[in-house]
Amino acid sequence: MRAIGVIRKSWRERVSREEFEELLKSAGYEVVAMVEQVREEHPRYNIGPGKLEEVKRLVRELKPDKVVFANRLTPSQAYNLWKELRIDIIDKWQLVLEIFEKRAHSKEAKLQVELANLQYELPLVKEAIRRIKMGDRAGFKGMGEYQVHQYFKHIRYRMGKIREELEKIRREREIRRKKRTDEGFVLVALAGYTNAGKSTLLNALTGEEVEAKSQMFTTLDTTTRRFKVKGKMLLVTDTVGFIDGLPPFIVEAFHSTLEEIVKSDIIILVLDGSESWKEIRRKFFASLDVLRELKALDRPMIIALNKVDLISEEDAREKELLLRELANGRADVIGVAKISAKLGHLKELYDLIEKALSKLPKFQKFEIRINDPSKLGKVMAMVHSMGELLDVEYSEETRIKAYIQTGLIRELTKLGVSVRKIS
Ligand SMILES: Nc1nc2c(ncn2[C@@H]2O[C@H](COP(=O)(O)OP(=O)(O)OP(=O)(O)O)[C@@H](O)[C@H]2O)c(=O)[nH]1
Ligand SMILES: [Mg+2]
Repeated sequence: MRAIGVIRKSWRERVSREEFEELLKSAGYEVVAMVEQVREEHPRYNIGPGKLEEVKRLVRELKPDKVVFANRLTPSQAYNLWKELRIDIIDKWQLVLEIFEKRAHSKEAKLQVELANLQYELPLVKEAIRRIKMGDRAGFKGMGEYQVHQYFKHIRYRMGKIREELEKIRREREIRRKKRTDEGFVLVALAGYTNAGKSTLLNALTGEEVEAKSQMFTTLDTTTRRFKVKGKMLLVTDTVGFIDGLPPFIVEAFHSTLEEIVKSDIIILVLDGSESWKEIRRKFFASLDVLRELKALDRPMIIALNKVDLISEEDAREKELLLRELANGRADVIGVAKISAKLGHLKELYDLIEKALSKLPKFQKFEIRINDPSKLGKVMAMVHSMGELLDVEYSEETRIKAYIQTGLIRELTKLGVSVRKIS
């Protein structure tokens, strides 16, 4: 597919040309021309009418398949542009959705992408209907009045259906998650900008082999695996990456996937430390925006400054300090860990996870009493994997003092031992 890219920059909008090019590449476009303009948004065409003439000429000469805008287009702008250029026009968000479409493997991911697409199209079709009512004969993407109306009905119907199906999948996921928390597992979610190295980190922590690639939005599905920190069993979840200004309609469509982050106990925010400070800062804020929207800023967060194998120690240290300063007061940050997920250098991260665990209300001090010595081995194993042993007193009745996750209490009670909270 061949595309002409259009970027309009103004002081109001954060548009990165590199990122736009990266997105175009990830979606599989060959960029035949890139048009840039610095000006405030033109209400009718987004770009100015003069620039539009230039784009029109390029479309005639280069005959691309699409014109892709780096800016968000209003339905009415998209319609006006289509009328002028008579060629497929998409904006940054549709571009992101095209990439999602290519990467969606699971049924859930496919449904989520379809829902986001329909949600995006709905206002466009509404706009076309409004114009037709006003006597505009241009139609919409080659459809006449009747077809546009039918299409509108189809979108509404399909959206309802998909929401139902997603709700079913969400409930199943909820049951699975509940089981895991009941078992006493602490959930750690990996969050962060696309391509920061989240999947690589999951692999490094768990010995898994989730796909990790140097491209945007490799991961759309959610993977949850076990791993151990100082003998404690935890669960880590890797999911879809963020991007600047992730629009609410995508967040809504991917709600059940992103819910893994919302339901976690600890968040590891992964940042690509090999980028310039300016980029790290931009992506840090973009990630915080999404986490805020998800209402997930209230729990312990660890910042993982990843890919430090690509930079000098001095550079890494400086970025760590800057990040600490930046994060101060914005989230409950436990600390900044300099890591290389690729090389498996995770020591600082393990230390911070341990620190975060001790802050969790789930870990409380309990005394466990065992009368039946045959149960001792099993109880000890459970305490070791789900808690922290403090003290053991052996007599005819063994008394164990330990920090354990509240979820473990039920399991222990089931075994027939007595558990009592102590301070
Ligand atoms: N040098 C270096 N490269 C890394 C490191 N961690 C990840 N990478 C590379 O960065 C690229 C992106 O890694 P992923 O793990 O796919 O990133 P992600 O955050 O899961 O990306 P999405 O799934 O697209 O959101 C890959 O090419 C990795 O090999 C690291 O510590 N050092
Ligand atoms: Mg990934």
